[in-house]
Amino acid sequence: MAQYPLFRHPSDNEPEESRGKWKDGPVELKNPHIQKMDEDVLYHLALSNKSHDLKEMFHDVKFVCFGGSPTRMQKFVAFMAKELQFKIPAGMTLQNISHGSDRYVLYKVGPVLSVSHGMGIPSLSIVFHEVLKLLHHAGCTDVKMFRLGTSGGLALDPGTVVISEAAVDGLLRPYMEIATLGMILQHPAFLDKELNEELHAIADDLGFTSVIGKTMCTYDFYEGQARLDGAFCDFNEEDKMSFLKRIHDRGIKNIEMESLCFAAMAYRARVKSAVLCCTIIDRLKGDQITASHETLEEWQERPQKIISRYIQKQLGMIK
Ligand code: R2B
Ligand code: URA
Repeated sequence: MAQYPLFRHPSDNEPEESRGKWKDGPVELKNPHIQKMDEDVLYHLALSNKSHDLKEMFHDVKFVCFGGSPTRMQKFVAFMAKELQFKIPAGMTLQNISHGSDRYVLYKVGPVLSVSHGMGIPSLSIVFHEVLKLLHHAGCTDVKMFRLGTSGGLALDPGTVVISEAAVDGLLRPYMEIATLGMILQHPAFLDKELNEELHAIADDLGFTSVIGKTMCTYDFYEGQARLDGAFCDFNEEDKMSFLKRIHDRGIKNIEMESLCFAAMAYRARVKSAVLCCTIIDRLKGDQITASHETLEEWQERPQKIISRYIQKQLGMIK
């Protein structure tokens, strides 16, 4: 079998006790090449630091909220506009700032950015690079990032919000692996404990059932998540259940497709972040998502409401 050199990213060598040291302050890019470039084109966002005044447009951003679906993130920004009491003049709507590209949507209301990331790590990774660069070019400081998503739960009632304590891959490893110049680099995916606890308390106040636990992030929705209902399947019900029970015994609360990349990239940039996903199925009971559209909508709003309350608190609008 071919062997590829495997390297841990240097940040993994930090002692355990300093891992929680996410940095407030300016969003820094750990890439010396960017400074030397005359222009930085954020291709998938249809923005550039030459053609747009990114400082003017984005300098006040403090909270970046990501979610998979463009429509959900459009609804989220409209919801945030209400929650932050932003008056949108009659006949006007919030505009998708990235309308020049149809890959992702990007909306802004006050200090909040609402961004879609599509499905899976490759899609999230692209937009995350570009959003970090945007925040850097805009001179943003003290930024926090959130992923508000859906997931399959393990032994949890659907509708439960899982706040990820850590993200692991399909082999339970807490690293995102990137094949870089013929080597596999492993980027650790740590999340901030304090922020998670604050969010958990808010979920309680709002009356939502929520848990803090590990999230498994897979590269596939079907076989990668031990589903029997894909177009292909090489295992049986017993194999599936023994895998799901095994990972549940190892502390996995839910399964989705972006948390590992989200946590790894945010940690690499030392930007505080959290991943909140509602569960929309109990995977110990089945594979197919059968909840009604209305029910799914209501469940998906729960992480949004938690973050909205968090933002309002941070802005001093409520205690
Ligand atoms: C949750 O839901 C999507 C798959 O249906 C995927 O983006 C994820 O992480
Ligand atoms: N998203 C996933 O990735 N898996 C599920 O089971 C549900 C939503």
